[in-house]
Amino acid sequence: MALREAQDVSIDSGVQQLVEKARQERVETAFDRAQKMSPVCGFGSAGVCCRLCLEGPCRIMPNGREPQHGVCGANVDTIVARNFLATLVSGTAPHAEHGREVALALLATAEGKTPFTIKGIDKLLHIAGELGIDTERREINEVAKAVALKALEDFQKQQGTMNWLDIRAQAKARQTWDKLGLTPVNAHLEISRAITRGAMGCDADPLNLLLGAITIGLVDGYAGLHLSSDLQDILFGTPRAVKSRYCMGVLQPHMVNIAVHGHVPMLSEKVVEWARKLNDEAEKAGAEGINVVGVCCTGNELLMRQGVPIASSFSSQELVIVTGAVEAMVVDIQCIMPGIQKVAECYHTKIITTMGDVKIPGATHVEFHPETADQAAEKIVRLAVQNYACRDASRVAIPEETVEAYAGFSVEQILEVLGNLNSEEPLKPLVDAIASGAIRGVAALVGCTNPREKQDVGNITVAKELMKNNVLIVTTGCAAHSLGKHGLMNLSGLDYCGEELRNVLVTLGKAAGLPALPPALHMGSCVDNSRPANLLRAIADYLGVGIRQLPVVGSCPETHSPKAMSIGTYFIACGVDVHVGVNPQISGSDFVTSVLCNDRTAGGVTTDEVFGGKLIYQPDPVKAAQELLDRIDQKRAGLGLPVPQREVADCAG
Ligand code: NFS
Ligand code: SF4
Repeated sequence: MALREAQDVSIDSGVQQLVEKARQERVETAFDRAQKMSPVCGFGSAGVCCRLCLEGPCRIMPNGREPQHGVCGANVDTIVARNFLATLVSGTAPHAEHGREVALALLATAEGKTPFTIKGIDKLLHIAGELGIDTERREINEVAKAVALKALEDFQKQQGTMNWLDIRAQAKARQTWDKLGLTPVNAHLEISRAITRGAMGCDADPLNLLLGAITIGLVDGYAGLHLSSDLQDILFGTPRAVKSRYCMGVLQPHMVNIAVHGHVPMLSEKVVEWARKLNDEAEKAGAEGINVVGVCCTGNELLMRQGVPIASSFSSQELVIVTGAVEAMVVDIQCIMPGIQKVAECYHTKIITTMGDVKIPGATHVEFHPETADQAAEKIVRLAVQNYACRDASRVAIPEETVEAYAGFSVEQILEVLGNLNSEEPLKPLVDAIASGAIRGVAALVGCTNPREKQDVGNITVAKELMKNNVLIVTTGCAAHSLGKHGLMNLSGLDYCGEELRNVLVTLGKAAGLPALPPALHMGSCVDNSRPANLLRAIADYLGVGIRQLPVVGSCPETHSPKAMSIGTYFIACGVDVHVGVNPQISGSDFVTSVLCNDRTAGGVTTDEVFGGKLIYQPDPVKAAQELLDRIDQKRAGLGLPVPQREVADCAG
């Protein structure tokens, strides 16, 4: 089979160069493997196969042909709904684990058992106040311990509601969840319930299963996103605006390069610290120093707080190694392709796994625990420095291009900028701009890149189409990498904005002492989707309306991850439409499609009616942007706001 040309794999020229290098060197990457996987299985794509029990596997034929039921009698709606719920569980569980790990790290830190110190004291006191914890005349560590224990209750309590939902959910949105009995009690309990009800011979009612999926989305939202971001801000500080660089060119030809990859900032923060401490060692080894670069969401965490440059998003993670210039790729959890080890074996790169639950055969394992963070990080950095001697200079080729980008737009940072315009009511300038139509709406460009897709096309096309129509973009995850690499997170991106949005960004930027703000505001990693959620809640509360009424949307054009689906479900439950550009594998059931996507082919109730948000599946990014604009305009009209004219759509590149 002929492989896709490099320029059909990505629109990032550095990625294209490295795809060619990999092929010349006979190294296979995800882009090639994705092609070998074509054509994809029609049953799996439609979500109609079931392997829940040993009577199966069973699969339902399309167009009413036999068989129409599994051996147990489950019909297509039950099978598709169960599969959807299972997808969400496999997205939510890792996020909840992320939250729990950070809570345990905060607890151990508060008890003086780790080398970390609490950097976000203001945030700690603020959250303690929200949780009803007494902060008067108490030591910081005592307060931190009380907050950590409250967080751990969200994995233990048997009654009531998750604490983080209590403090973060909008009351208006919550009313609907409470009324329907969907509000989660604790994360582990709900994950366990969802697995149980989705098991063979349990819940067979597709609507009931989909309501269960909403609860799992809420678990992701509060135990995964909000809890993780809040506690990480307490431990490592709340991000503030920083300037950094994107693209493979951030790797340095004469330095020891360490790529940190994964999700939880505990390990990577320490790697950055030890890289600074051991810089001399690298010089002794003949290098010019140590260069730490980020990959995926760990990259986002480090970029937001430390300004660490970003080499790659998910789909091109193996190509970082193909540069031949990486001494170590250090990984923790999630989104780590097993394929990196095989690629590393073709070069001198060491893959270093750090978590007991995430190992790769052939990789070096250096176990990480918060208590021994310094020892682990020192060992990892020393391994990388030692490995510099093994580098083969003749195989090094780093693409040159890098792109400057701003990041670090926490809600606190955004409010500080707005406060320069109106210190009494910081939200007023933003809300006024939305009301007048100068900002038509807000869109969160989030989620992944996917090796099946041409990298970055979906993410930047949706973003540009929306910017042109004066939609303010906030971004997280690997989507932010796409936007960063293609100039939408620096001031050159202003060229893509409609005039009115551009004026707003200039006004806001001047208030912050800059020529302008970039058109896409980078709010962090995937768990940091809590930040746009907090911004929406603040705007809705300020206006006295429900989040579901706001002219806001979410878009995940190049998704691959169940995590993106569970985050998306959380936003749908809050009343926000979520676009995915990759097949969500539900098309086998008209009923499930109708409930989630509001297409009403099968009649009945929909998430749109009940919660105010729906799933939009649209692979064409230009059409997707139009559908998102339709929704923004519809919600503007609902609030009695003017609906501005549209710019004509471009074709997708
Ligand atoms: Ni989130 Fe997508 Fe992974 Fe981060 Fe990237 S692939 S769902 S963005 S790294 S989690
Ligand atoms: Fe088949 Fe039912 Fe078992 Fe699924 S649960 S594999 S549909 S018998």
